[in-house]
This record gives sequence, C-alpha cells and structure tokens, in this order.
Amino acid sequence: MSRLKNKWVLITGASSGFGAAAACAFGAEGCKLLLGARRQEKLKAVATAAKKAGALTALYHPLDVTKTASVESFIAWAKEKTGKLDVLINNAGGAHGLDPIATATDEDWEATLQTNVFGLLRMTRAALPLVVSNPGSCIINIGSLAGHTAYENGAAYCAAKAGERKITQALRLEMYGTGVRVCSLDPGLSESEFSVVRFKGDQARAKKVYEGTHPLQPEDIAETMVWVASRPAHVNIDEILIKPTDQAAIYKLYRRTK
Ligand code: NDP
Ligand code: 8X3
Repeated sequence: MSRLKNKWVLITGASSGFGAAAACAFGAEGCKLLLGARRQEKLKAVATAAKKAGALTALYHPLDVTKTASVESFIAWAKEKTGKLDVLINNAGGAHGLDPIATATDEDWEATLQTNVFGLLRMTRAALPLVVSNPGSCIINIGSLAGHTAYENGAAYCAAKAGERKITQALRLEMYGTGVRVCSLDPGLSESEFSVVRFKGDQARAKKVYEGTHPLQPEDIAETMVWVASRPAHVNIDEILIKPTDQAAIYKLYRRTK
C-alpha cells in the first residue's frame, strides 16, 4: 500500500501545470486533496480528474497568494476540512515578463515577487500550524533552475527563485527537531502555462520556447513530488535540481532541426 494513502495534501497553484499534475499524481496514491488557485472552473476540472485518478476526496477553494486575507481565508477553509496536513506543496507562482532591468516594469517585478516570494512566505506562515504538530509531514516548495543561475532579462524571476531557495533553507532550520521535512524542488525548462503567462497570453511566442527540444512535462515534476513526499519520515530530501536531458545548462538547450 502507498505510504501516502489517506494523507491530506494541500497544493497551491493547482489549476494548471505542475499543480494540476500533482493533484492527479497524489490522487493516484489515494490521498485527500485541498486545491487552491484563482481560476475556479479550472480547479473544478482538476478536482474531477484527481478523483478519477483515485483521490479519496478532492476539494477546492479560491486562493490568491498575493493577498494575505485570501491566504488566511483559504487556510480557515482548510482547517474546517482537516486538523492536520501531511503534505504542503507551495507551487503557485511564475514569471511575468522577460525584459532587461533597463526597461522592465514595476508591475511585472511586483507580480513576480508577490507570488513567488511573499506568496510562499504567507502560505507557509498560515499553513504551519497544520503541519508542525504532525512529525513526518512534508513541505515541498517549488523553486527553479533560475534560482541557481541568473540569466539576462530574468532578473526579478531569478531573484524570486533564489529567494525561494533561501526561504526553504531557513524553514528547514526553523523546523529543526519538529520532524517536519522541507524540500526545494527546482525544475528547469518545463512545458506548462508558464511561458504563456510570462508573455502575457502570446501563445506563438510561448510555443517557440519549447521548439525542437524535449522539455520536462508537468507529470515529471508531479512524479518527483510524490517520490519526495513518500520517503520514510526520517528521510529529508533537501533539494532537487531537475532538468530536461536536452538542457545541459540554462541556455545550452539542444534543439533538433527538421
Ligand atoms: P502554470 O502557469 O501552468 O501554473 C501556475 C499556477 O500558479 C497556476 O495554477 C496558477 O493558477 C497559480 N498562480 C499564479 N498566480 C497565483 C496567485 N496569485 N495565487 C494563487 N495561485 C496562483 O506554470 P507551472 O506549472 O510551470 O508553474 C508552477 C510553479 O513552477 C511556479 O512556481 C513556477 O515558477 C515554477 N517553475 C516552472 C518552470 C517551468 O519551466 N514551467 C520551471 C521551474 C519552476 P491561477 O492562475 O488559476 O491562480
Ligand atoms: C522556469 C525555468 O529557465 O525559464 O522556472 O527560468 S526558466
């Protein structure tokens, strides 16, 4: 039987990409799911798919991690469903824009930092009471290759994901002695709605990012989350950097020509 059967798993950013794939992957392990994001129609479809995959329950609720009141009301809702969380996946985030510092906008910087840094801090603060009383529980924060390596035109996003790594490392120290496990899962190039959001709905530009190469898929990341969370309670996976085989380094990306 899966070690994760019957476990409560909270996933932020569950309406698409990694979060949606995670809902199905943890569902297939027989978990009970609490799903959050802003787009409710998408969440509803993800909850249905997760139940079909085997989730014992898949509940969803509006969540905007950029707003403290929204995070607090989401956690109040979660507390009505369960007294404890076994897995917390802080996944909500993304990049806004791909511009040099000289021309980037406050709006894009603020959206990037609000979601990936402040959103992560807010969610963690609010959810911790449901986690700390539960030794063996596991917090997985989604970082990025961008938190390891800077690239031009990505200053705010690279800073945000470097921030995520430092927040995760600090949290690991703060959880010392509690039995709570903490991991930063840091993917490289992955095909999701990430680039569509980064390029503000420009589908053609987003598609070009993945042209001729074989990026990671959300299911690859979801499978890794399940592996991290299902290690025995005495095993903490501190950090994983996972890249496509085609991505030897941030811009050393192998592309097949026709
Ligand atoms: P997607 O754009 O497909 O998913 C992003 C998710 O985050 C959506 O469910 C979105 O939901 C949610 N989200 C965004 N803003 C907010 C908000 N303010 N409040 C609540 N939820 C929010 O991209 P990915 O699945 O690729 O991204 C997931 C995470 O992985 C992000 O943190 C991203 O930075 C990171 N990442 C992505 C990589 C990639 O190449 N794709 C590589 C490395 C890391 P909604 O819009 O409905 O609120
Ligand atoms: C997303 C990966 O390389 O586009 O976090 O920054 S990258």
